[in-house]
Amino acid sequence: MTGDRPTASSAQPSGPDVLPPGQRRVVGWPVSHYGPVPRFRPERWDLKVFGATRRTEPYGWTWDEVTALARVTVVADLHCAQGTTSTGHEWFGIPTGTILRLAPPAPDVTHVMAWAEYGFSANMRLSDFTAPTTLLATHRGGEPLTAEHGSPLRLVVPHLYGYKSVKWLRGIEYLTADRPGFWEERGYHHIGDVWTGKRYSYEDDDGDATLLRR
Ligand SMILES: Nc1nc2c(c(=O)[nH]1)N[C@H]1C(S)=C(S)[C@@H](COP(=O)(O)O)O[C@H]1N2
Ligand SMILES: [Mo]
Repeated sequence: MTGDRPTASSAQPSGPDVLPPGQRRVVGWPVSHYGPVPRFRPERWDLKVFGATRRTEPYGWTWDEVTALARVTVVADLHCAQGTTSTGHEWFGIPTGTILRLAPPAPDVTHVMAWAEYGFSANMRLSDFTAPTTLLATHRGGEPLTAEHGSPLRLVVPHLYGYKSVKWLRGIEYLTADRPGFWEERGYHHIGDVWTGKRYSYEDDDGDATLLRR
């Protein structure tokens, strides 16, 4: 995972040239998100970890504190659930293991909700958040992230559809039960694993996922 050589992500079982079902390769790196692009104000920015933390108080870090954390490189593709895949992104950022170590979750935490500016959110299993290729990226291709790609900090979860790779990340909420995020409330699959190809909740064998019903 660390180092200057591209590493095959665990999310790519058949090698780096194989795309998940239903995906087509796109040239370059298109921008895709809902809503406006937030402006980064370093002095007002923080990253919070809250919810079911092992200690009761939440954790928070300033931008300077976040950039002081050790970072790694992960090379991976980005699969939008609309069917486009941009390939070969060299992400540089903080491994989620660091977050777990600095802000330990309570023993009964099963899921996390990643929170962005303007209230965008995405839920995922704790195991997807802690996967070895999941990271909080500050750079891509050796350059700081641009505003439209999630500057200053974005989550990257290569083995899940792009709607889980939350741009403009501001918070991690530990959950003791699953809860739908922004796109999951609108019918997108609560797990979003690209290799199973399930993009929508109705594709589950048991019909509509009960946990997404409110
Ligand atoms: N905050 C936020 N993050 C987001 C989104 C969004 O609407 N808001 N869209 C997601 C979706 S659907 C995709 S496919 C990826 C696209 O990332 P990119 O624009 O860097 O290619 O961002 C994800 N992260
Ligand atoms: Mo997407």
